[in-house]
Amino acid sequence: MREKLEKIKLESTTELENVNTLQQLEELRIKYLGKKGELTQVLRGMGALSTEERPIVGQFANEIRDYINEKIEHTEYCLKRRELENRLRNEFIDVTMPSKKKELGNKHPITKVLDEVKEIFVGMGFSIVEGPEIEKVYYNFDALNHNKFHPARDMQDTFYITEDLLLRTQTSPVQVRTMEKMSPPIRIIAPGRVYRADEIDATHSPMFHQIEGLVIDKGITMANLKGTLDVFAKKLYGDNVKTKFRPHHFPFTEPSAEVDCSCVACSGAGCRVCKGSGWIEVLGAGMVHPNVLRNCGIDPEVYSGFAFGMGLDRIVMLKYDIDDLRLMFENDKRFLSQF
Ligand code: 2NM
Repeated sequence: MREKLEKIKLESTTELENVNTLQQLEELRIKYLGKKGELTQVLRGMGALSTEERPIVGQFANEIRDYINEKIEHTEYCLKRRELENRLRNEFIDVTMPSKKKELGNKHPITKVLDEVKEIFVGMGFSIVEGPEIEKVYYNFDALNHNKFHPARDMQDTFYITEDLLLRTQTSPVQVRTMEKMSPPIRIIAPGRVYRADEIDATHSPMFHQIEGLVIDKGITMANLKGTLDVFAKKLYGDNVKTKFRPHHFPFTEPSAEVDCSCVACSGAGCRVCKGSGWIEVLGAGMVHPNVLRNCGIDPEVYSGFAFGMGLDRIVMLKYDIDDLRLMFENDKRFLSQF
C-alpha cells in the first residue's frame, strides 16, 4: 500500500507539472482526489490493514493528499497568472498611437448664406415661415395674379403632379398662405426649395433655393421697400454697397423692380464678376398687387405692402466665387469642406 501511495505521489507530480490548462488541472484533481480518485480508493482500502499499520499508512496518505492539494493550488495559481499575463499582453493599448480622426462636417455653403440672410431679416423684425414644396396650382399661380396664359404655368416649365398640384416654382405661395391666416401687420420671409423644369447647366438647376419677403401694414410705400432692401444689401455685402432699382414686371407686384447691388468684387469699376457693368442683379421686388391682397382677404384700400424675392444659390455663387451651380448639388466633400 505504501508503494502504491509512493507511486501516486510520483505520477501526480509529473502529471501536474505538465498541466497546461485549468481544464486539465480539474481533470487531474478528479483523477486523484475525486470520489473515485486513486488516492480516495487507497484510503477506502485501509480497512484491510492491521491496527498497527493503519495510522502510519493513514498519516502517509493524508500527507500525500495535502501534498497533491497544495500542488494543485500552486499550479492553478500559476495557470491563472499566465492567463492574465497573456491577456494583458494581448490587450495592450498603445496610447501613443495616432487616433482615428473624427471627421467633423460643416455647413453647406447654401445653409451658411441662408443663415446669414435669415439673421439679417430677423434683426429687422421679420419672422421666418415655411410651407409645402408640393403646392396647389391655386397658391402657386392663381392667387398670385398669374393669368391663365402666363408662360410659367406651361407644362414645359413647371413640374405638375396632377392638374391642380405641382412642385412650387417660387416660395410666394407661402406668403399667400400667411396672408390668408394672419391679419396685418405682417413681416415675414419664406425661404425654401423651388422647382422649375430647367435643363441642368452651370447656372440652371431644376431645384434651387429662394427667399421671398413680405411686409403688409397700413401706409407701406416703395420708400419702405427701398430702405429695407438697401439695409439688407449693406448687411450682406458691406456698408459700401450701393443699390439700384430698375423698373421691371412681375405679375404679383405693381410697380415692380429689379434690384442691383454695386459689384462686390470691383466696387462698381467693372470686372469679370459683373461682366464689366459694375452692378450685379440680386433681387426682384415690388408693391404687392391689389389683386393679390384681395385674393388673400386683405383690403387694398386699407393696407399696402411690399414683397421681394431672391435666388439664394446665385448669391452663394457670387459670395464664394463659385462658377458652376452643379458643384453645390453634387455634395463632393472636397468641394463642401472649403466653406
Ligand atoms: C419676387 C419678386 C417680386 C413676391 C410677391 C409675393 C406676394 F406673395 F406678396 F405676392 N411674394 N413674393 C415677389 C415679388 C417675389 O421674386 C423675384
